[in-house]
Amino acid sequence: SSVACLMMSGAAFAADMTVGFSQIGSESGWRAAETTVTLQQAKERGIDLKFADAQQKQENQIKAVRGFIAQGVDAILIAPVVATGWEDVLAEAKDAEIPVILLDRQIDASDELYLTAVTSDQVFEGKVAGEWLVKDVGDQECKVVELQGTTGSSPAINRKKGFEEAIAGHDNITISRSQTGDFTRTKGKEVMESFIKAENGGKDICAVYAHNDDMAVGAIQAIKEAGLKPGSDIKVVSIDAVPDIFLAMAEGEANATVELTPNMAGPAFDVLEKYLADGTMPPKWIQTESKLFTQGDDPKGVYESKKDLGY
Ligand code: GYE
Repeated sequence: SSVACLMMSGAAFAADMTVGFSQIGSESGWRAAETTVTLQQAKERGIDLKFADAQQKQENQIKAVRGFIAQGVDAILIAPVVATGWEDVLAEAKDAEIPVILLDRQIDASDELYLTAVTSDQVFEGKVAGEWLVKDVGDQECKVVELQGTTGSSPAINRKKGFEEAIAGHDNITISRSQTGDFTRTKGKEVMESFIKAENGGKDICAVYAHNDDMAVGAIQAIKEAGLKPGSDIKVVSIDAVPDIFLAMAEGEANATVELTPNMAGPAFDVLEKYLADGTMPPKWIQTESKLFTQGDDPKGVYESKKDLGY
């Protein structure tokens, strides 16, 4: 097997390693950074990375994974666009003894079908965003509109759940409208425009909760075009911590974000190298950190420190 063979080649194995990466696409600034960081990480480690962009389609991902299996790669990374429908192709990888690591999104399938998943706790992210809002509004009535991520994706499902958990029991806070913006700026803006129309020109909206910063940036644009002030007339809370949201926070146009590292590949390659060297089994979930940033956290400085990190 490839495991035994790599065990014999010892420390030099990383240089001989070929890894296939099925990436979702480039819907967000965070996603683009993850791609950049993954390519950098592979290069630094001497890993030959085969990159496949699925253009948001699961069927393209499944094709890419089958291609990687046919090529006999040593391992496969998948950022799974949606949570369901992975059993067959993962069973094929398992039969071929090719370890699979999930990056940034979880799936609804037996964890025996993959080696590990490197992701944030997405329910927790939603909770952090919701708890920030609960604190910020106090007893005030607050109608929230929600921009969901890609339908059927684990971050959309879980970030919604966590936020709802945080506001549960606070009857002054209600989600009045909720729709997908597919994690993109364009759709985030479009959907926010329709929310504004439906909510008295935006005057009835107290806050927008976006499942990622890109949709929040689109929403900020829509709020401005409606003649309202994002960050004050309508509060803006989102997730990812991409550089642009810190620029918006510095301008007072966004209120809070929850940081998600674009470096999922580093921890993935670390455990993969160990697994291929001597069979060391990683935990089934490698959880990345989730940290809240608000306007008081030197957004200009954070922007400066992030802007060259591959975003
Ligand atoms: O938050 C969003 C991206 O899967 C957790 O996907 C990731 C999400 C991220 O497009 O910006």
